[in-house]
Amino acid sequence: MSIIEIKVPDIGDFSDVAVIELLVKPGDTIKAEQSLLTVESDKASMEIPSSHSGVVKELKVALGDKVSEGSLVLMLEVAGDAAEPAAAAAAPVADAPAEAAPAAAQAAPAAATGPIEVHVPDIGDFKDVAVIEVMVKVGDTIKLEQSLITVESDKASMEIPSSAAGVIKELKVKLGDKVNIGDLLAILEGSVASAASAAAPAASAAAAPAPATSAPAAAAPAQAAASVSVAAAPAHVPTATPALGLPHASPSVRKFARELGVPLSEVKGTGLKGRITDDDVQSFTRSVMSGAVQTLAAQAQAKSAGTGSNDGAGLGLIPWPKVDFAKFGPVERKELSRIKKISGANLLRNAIMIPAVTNHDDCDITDLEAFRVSTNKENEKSGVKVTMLAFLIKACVAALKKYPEFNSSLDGDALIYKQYFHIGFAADTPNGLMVPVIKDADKKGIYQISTEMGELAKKARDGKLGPAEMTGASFTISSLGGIGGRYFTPIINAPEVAILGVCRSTTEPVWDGKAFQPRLMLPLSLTWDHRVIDGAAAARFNVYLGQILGDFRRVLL
Ligand code: CAO
Repeated sequence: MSIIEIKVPDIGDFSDVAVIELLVKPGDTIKAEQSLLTVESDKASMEIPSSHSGVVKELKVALGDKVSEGSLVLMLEVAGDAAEPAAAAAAPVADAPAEAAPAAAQAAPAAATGPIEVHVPDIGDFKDVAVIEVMVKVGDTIKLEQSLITVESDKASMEIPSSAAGVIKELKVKLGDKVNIGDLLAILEGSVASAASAAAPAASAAAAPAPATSAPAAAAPAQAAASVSVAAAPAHVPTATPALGLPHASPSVRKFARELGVPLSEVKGTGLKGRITDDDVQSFTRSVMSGAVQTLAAQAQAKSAGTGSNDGAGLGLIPWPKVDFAKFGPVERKELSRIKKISGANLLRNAIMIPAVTNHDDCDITDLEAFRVSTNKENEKSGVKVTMLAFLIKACVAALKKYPEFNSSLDGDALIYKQYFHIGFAADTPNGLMVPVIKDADKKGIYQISTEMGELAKKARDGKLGPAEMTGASFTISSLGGIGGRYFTPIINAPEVAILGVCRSTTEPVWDGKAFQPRLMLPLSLTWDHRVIDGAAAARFNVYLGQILGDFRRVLL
């Protein structure tokens, strides 16, 4: 073991830039290339990666510090003999721009008449980067250096400024496009003497990046404006007003928010200068799930679809009956919980949009239940209680492996086959139905799944599930086995394509060819999306699932 210094590597013309986020702390085990901190100039933010793997011993920077190439970031304990710390400082920054903020043309502007083409300036090592925000629209009058778009690699985001002033006649990029140096961004009608070289080098602009001073850039991103405009009366005050709206967040936070479907423009940033952090995204999601907050999109959706106020007109149906129930007897009106409102809108969409069919079947779990009961007896002292649902999860994983279309999602005319097995399970909570997810169930044993399920179900009931614990399922099981019932028709949790419903097992007489035998039979209800799966495949899935639950040794065949 030895301790080495990790320094800021070559970050192009970024110098004296403010540390706006610390992504590691003493005691953390980090990998080479893992991001350590985020720095920000007035036009771009960038994550600084580590050049080595090891354990963080001491942080040498704090929030708000200014750093440049060579600044000491932290002391790292690494395995083996001391790697050359000097080399660490020179480690190249993966995906970070060798040049910093894009050009703000310094050249003396030349008088411009007629259309002016604005191209992507030299943005260093940024190549094929995605446009994640378009901050202007046709008809806007823009100033020299006003930001037009934001691009993002997996490590940094950057605003691209205009090399000229004028009125935007045509926009040549849209959200999601990939851009490179020299690509045409917009055509301006030059009203101001301003045209500068589109290829103005980044260096000139970046020579003195102002520390991350101001509020977010002034132009409202198209996305934020759109999401703000959908709802007339927000249930909470979105952080970003349409006029000021660029949410400030690092690329990794943006990525995290995108994965969860969190509208960043509605998240309140608690980081330095109002920056949105991972924690902010998480607590926003928690508030939505607990019902304390409703996203603007959900409000709009609930308004038009989810809460009984829907009159069906949008679907061409006859209006929802409006009845004064008080005419028939005493009544009490109670608002639906927020979770019910949100899940109601989702359930309605899934019920209407998915051509769903349910296959019912029974399977013999006599031996499995006997094994479960005896295992639990043996483990009485250790306290780990093995549940039938844990066996069902494992059996479903085996069936999903054999019939992979059940572990897929529709994407237009294509199917996305997932090579992971994250199984959601419906949990009944005082606030409504929640679906925690057992990640990588294929890699976990029955004990681990049972334990995790118990913990997740408890968190769900206590309203403490984190967003990461409720997302990413590739298949869902809804078990009413602890309650009762025979069969039901669960609604698919889109964008998944199937869901297994399970009811209470009962001992029944089963004919073995010679006599009726008392067998413990488990009722299964598999709902599937007929666009992806057909009836024969569904029947085979259920039969195979039944065979495994009947004898788990089949998993080995
Ligand atoms: N047949 C017979 N008994 C069963 C059974 C089955 N299929 N499944 C569970 N049981 C038994 C358990 O063994 C347990 O009995 P013991 O205490 O004697 O061991 C008892 O029923 C209670 O089980 P449980 O429901 O607490 O635990 P679980 O692991 O089966 O389920 C959870 C956990 C979180 C899925 C469940 O508590 C729950 O919330 N279920 C409701 C899901 C739901 O609402 N689905 C509908 C969605 S559509 O609106």
